Amino acid sequence: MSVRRSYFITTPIYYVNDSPHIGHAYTTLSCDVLARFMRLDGHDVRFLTGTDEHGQKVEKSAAAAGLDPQAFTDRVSAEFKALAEKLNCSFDDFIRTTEARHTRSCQALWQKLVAHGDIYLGSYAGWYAVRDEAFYAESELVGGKAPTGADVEWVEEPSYFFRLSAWQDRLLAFYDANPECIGPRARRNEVISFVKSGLHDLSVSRTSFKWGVPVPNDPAHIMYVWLDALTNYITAVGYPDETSEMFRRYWPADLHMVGKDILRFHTVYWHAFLMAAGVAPPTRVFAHGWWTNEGQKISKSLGNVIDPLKLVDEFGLDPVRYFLLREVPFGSDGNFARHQLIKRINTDLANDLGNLAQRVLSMVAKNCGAAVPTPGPFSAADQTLLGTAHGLIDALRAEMAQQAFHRALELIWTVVSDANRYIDEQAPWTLRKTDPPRMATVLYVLSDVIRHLGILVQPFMPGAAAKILDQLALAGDARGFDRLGPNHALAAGRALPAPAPVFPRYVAPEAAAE
Ligand code: ME8
Repeated sequence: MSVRRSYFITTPIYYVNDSPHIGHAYTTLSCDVLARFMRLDGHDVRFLTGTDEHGQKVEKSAAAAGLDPQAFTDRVSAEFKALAEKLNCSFDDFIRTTEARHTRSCQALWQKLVAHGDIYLGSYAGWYAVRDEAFYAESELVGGKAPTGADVEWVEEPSYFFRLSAWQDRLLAFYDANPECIGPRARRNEVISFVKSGLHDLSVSRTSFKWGVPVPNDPAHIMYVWLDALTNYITAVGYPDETSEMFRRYWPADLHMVGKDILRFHTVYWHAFLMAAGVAPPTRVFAHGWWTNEGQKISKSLGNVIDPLKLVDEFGLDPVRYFLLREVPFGSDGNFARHQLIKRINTDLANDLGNLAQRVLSMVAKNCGAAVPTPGPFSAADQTLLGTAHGLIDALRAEMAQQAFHRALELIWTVVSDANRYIDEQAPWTLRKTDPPRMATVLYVLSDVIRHLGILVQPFMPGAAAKILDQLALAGDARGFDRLGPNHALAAGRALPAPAPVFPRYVAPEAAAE
């Protein structure tokens, strides 16, 4: 029996201070696409998401809502879970930092850091931004605010510190020995220069509020929310039981997906905490960019927050999934524009892929007795088209390993274009009268190309892909990437169900009413 390689992928855990928006949906979706891709490619995948429920920011939001923090976090955490479900995200575990398993894990990690001599008691005097849950040096402030624009407050209190300053060389050596540990490359360089510029010890406990994990043996201190939050990734695979089957199988994580705003926490603090505790750092951390809305920064105060659920209700889930991962080179910032979403739905989905499937499958239904046609010998053009479809998976693997979702989709769509060009050149509607056996061959080739396209778009658009594959009467166990290529080509003569369009055009409600 072959051993399946494990693949552990995580989203950030989201603060429950506010309802989820398009940014959260984006990160979780990108992880879902990778999780599905790796599962279809035969890996033993574990996909983790969840909520970050402690700290001052959440405590304040609960107070503002007139609720105790636990009742508040229960409510908002459920919204995040419901969003991930509505987006058809195939997560295996949803972690909440208020769970008992997590308190145990954080306290165990803390004790490891103490045992290693990396934690000492001191006092903190400096700036803190509740919105970022981050400490800032005087020199970092811009016009009296955090560099992120968040308000800062002066904090002076007893605090435990983590000896981060002692980790500079070991961090740099780790980045050096693991060139793929941070992506994209430009962000990796930013992290390295930040570490090279010198690290200060990090305050890792607070005494001025209560909503968090108590420090072992000194419960007047609450652990700094980022130490608590980052630990979620190991809690979820069973930490502190490092010898457990789960931990050994899935740790280190293959990929922490994060937004660019929190890369430093995930590549400097997290790696130092883990190394100090004798735990391996994650294999890779990838930082994607930020979305703006019609050119403007998305913010509650500007009133331009995009609700992903409304978008899904209006445009359908798979088109939204496709758009978010196709529109913007993954890793760069991107702008959300409705007209672009509509354009992609009508062009890439309805015209290009949708029409291809619809044209081919309806011709098969009408002219081939509603069964997979029987091909004759393949011409050079047939072989070229089939060859590009067969070759796609290797190219996609390379792109997905770099989190280049947009490139992966572009590659799939070059085959969609090739197939559309081929159908126009071969003109099976003419062959119907002049050379029916050749028509059968052309429709066979196209059907098998559509089989490849359907299998390969599954990670991006699971619902639409299933509809396409159902129309080819492909069994559930014949949809994995191991079925790609000529060895599992469609069996001629298999009866097919009646075709139905998969990607309707978007028609604006006012135009539809006319
Ligand atoms: O930072 N565009 O949680 P958070 C793209 N709890 N992505 C966006 C976005 C935007 N406009 N806005 C938010 C936290 N995101 C911590 C994480 S992990 C141990 C703790 C996404 O609720 C992006 O992934 O503020 C960003 O990193 C994350 O939401 C921040 O979520």
